[in-house]
Amino acid sequence: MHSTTLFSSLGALLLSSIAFAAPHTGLSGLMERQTCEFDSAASPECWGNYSLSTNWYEEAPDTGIIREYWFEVTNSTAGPDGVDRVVLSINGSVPGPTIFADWGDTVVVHVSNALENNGTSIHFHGIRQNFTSQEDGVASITQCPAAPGESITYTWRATQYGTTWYHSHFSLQAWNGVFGGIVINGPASSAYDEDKGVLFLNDWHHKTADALYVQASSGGPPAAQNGLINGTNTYGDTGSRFQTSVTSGTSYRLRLVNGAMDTMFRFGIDNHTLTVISADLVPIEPYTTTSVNLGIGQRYDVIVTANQDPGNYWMRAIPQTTCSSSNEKTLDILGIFNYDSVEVADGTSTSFSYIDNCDDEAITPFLPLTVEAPGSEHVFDIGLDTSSGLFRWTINDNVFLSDWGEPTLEKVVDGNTSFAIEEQVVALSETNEWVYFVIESQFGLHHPVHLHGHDFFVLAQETSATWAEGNPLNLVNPPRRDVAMLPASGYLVIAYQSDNPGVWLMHCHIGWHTSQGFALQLVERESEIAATVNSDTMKQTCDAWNAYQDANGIHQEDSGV
Ligand SMILES: *[C@@H]1O[C@H](CO)[C@@H](O)[C@H](O)[C@H]1NC(C)=O
Ligand SMILES: *[C@@H]1O[C@H](CO)[C@@H](O)[C@H](O)[C@H]1NC(C)=O
Ligand SMILES: *[C@@H]1O[C@H](CO)[C@@H](O)[C@H](O)[C@H]1NC(C)=O
Ligand SMILES: *[C@@H]1O[C@H](CO)[C@@H](O)[C@H](O)[C@H]1NC(C)=O
Ligand SMILES: *[C@@H]1O[C@H](CO)[C@@H](O)[C@H](O)[C@H]1NC(C)=O
Ligand SMILES: *[C@@H]1O[C@H](CO)[C@@H](O)[C@H](O)[C@H]1NC(C)=O
Ligand SMILES: *[C@@H]1O[C@H](CO)[C@@H](O)[C@H](O)[C@H]1NC(C)=O
Ligand SMILES: *[C@@H]1O[C@H](CO)[C@@H](O)[C@H](O)[C@H]1NC(C)=O
Ligand SMILES: [Cu+2]
Repeated sequence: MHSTTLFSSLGALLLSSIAFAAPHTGLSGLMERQTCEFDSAASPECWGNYSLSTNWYEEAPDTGIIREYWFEVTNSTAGPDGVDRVVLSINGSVPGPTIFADWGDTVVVHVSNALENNGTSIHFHGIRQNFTSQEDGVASITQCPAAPGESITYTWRATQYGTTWYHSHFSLQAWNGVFGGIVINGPASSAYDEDKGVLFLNDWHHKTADALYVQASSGGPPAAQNGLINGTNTYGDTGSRFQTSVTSGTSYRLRLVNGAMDTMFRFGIDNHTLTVISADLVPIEPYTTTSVNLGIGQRYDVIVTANQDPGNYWMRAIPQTTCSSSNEKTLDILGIFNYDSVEVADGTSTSFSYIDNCDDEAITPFLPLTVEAPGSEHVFDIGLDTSSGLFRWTINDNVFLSDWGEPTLEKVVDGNTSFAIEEQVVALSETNEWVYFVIESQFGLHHPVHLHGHDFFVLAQETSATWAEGNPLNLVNPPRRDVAMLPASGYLVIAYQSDNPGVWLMHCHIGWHTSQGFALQLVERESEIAATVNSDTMKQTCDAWNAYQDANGIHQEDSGV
């Protein structure tokens, strides 16, 4: 890349916008950057020889620029919707500060744990962590939790670009507010004028996730009292609606993220069309729609043009009934899409029409890739075990269990790899072989399945169907992403290449289900893993955690992830 100077100056502007907490609009530096948002051979000054057509699984720019952030995990009382409760968060805000970087930058995040009574870890969702498993931030898998008073630093390269999020991967902590957005600037598959940044959709309980866990595990998932749009909403006559102002004739990029505990959200803006340009961190062939359906953990980047009569229109986050423990009939999750030539007021618009369902969007990756025949194939049967009186999810009859005090990565480095059956380890020893996973469930619930360390290709996704060898698979440029729905009483077939040595979790992204054991882990190319790990920092974090755990009699009550 020869555009380092440009990257630096824009980087400085981006960082200063964060330091002063300025809204993510209007800065001349950001406006200037717009010319770099598109994929265009005509503007090599933006991305050098890299473009939308770059296969970033194989190569990515290296700008040499470092984006450094300091995060403090805090415990406070807050009322995002006007109703106070204990909220755990980064630096006291929900969502936490957004991480901004350019494609090819290196991101460094220093996390200090200012909580009294919880460990912590921060996972960068969907970030590939190429040969950097230790930076994946999963308690009991890639690190011990950082104990109260301790700090941990994560460093990773942004080899991908687009929209994602970070969240705690310790117990249920993410669902108490420990999450925020990640924006990695890069080319886009369709043009727009302004970037509005991330837009989080969350369900929201008035009690902490910890207080609700027993109920979730015995009586079923507790219904959410509310939902939030980018961290705010009304509840009765408290709180306030999220609002964003637009200028007629201008087009905007919104970076939608579903950060819910247990809700699939359909998102749309009344009377406006959305042009969808990426799914998770994968640019796609643009398509237009009146709404997009986001499973938990998924992202869609959409472009919306302010081309209606000036007014106030509702933005809607609508729980899809059979894959949400909250109910659209009782929730009122709205934001205001305001034309800046009129005064902000509640919308008067009527909803777009839609079919309530739990289906992933049909997407076509911009860069077409083809899946080859499997080097290995694994079949996982999902079940529910209630024998203990508590709900526990099983994979091939096993409930997942890993140990906060002795993460898998440490075991691998120590060569102590006679894994117990509950650790649900899938060992992948071949280099760059295609691995197929068939995940099937006889149970009538949908599950958003997330894999760490890889994007996967979605080869099949069928509701009310039984997997059989020989069933059709889509191998030619199938959807590619990091979360896909396992349909109720059906199956999901995914494929990826064993191109990333490390220990990687795969789990259901419903917060309750992860804690209730719906997880497995890959130990990928074990012999190459130790060389990627800094054992000193790993042991330091573990020593501090184990001392804290022993001194305080902390007992691990869930799956460990
Ligand atoms: C782009 O690639 C060409 C051919 O490989 C090379 O000569 C040129 O220096 C590269 N430009 C940049 C900006 O990296
Ligand atoms: C991933 O890391 C390996 C080992 O360092 C390196 O050879 C490869 O080029 C990297 N891939 C990307 C996309 O940077
Ligand atoms: C978060 O809080 C820490 C500690 O107060 C501060 O140093 C840091 O700048 C804050 N980070 C952001 C991104 O706001
Ligand atoms: C947060 O503060 C509350 C109220 O003081 C306390 O009960 C709780 O244990 C704290 N949580 C953590 C994780 O420190
Ligand atoms: C985390 O802190 C909450 C209180 O905020 C407590 O209820 C919960 O048990 C703690 N979890 C762990 C695993 O220590
Ligand atoms: C949502 O909040 C984040 C973090 O505060 C901010 O960066 C972003 O611009 C907001 N989104 C919109 C659409 O205003
Ligand atoms: C807005 O959308 C609603 C629902 O699709 C439709 O009934 C209404 O006519 C539209 N209004 C305008 C001004 O286009
Ligand atoms: C190996 O792992 C087992 C089970 O987790 C543990 O009991 C043992 O202490 C470990 N041994 C070494 C040498 O670390
Ligand atoms: Cu699930």
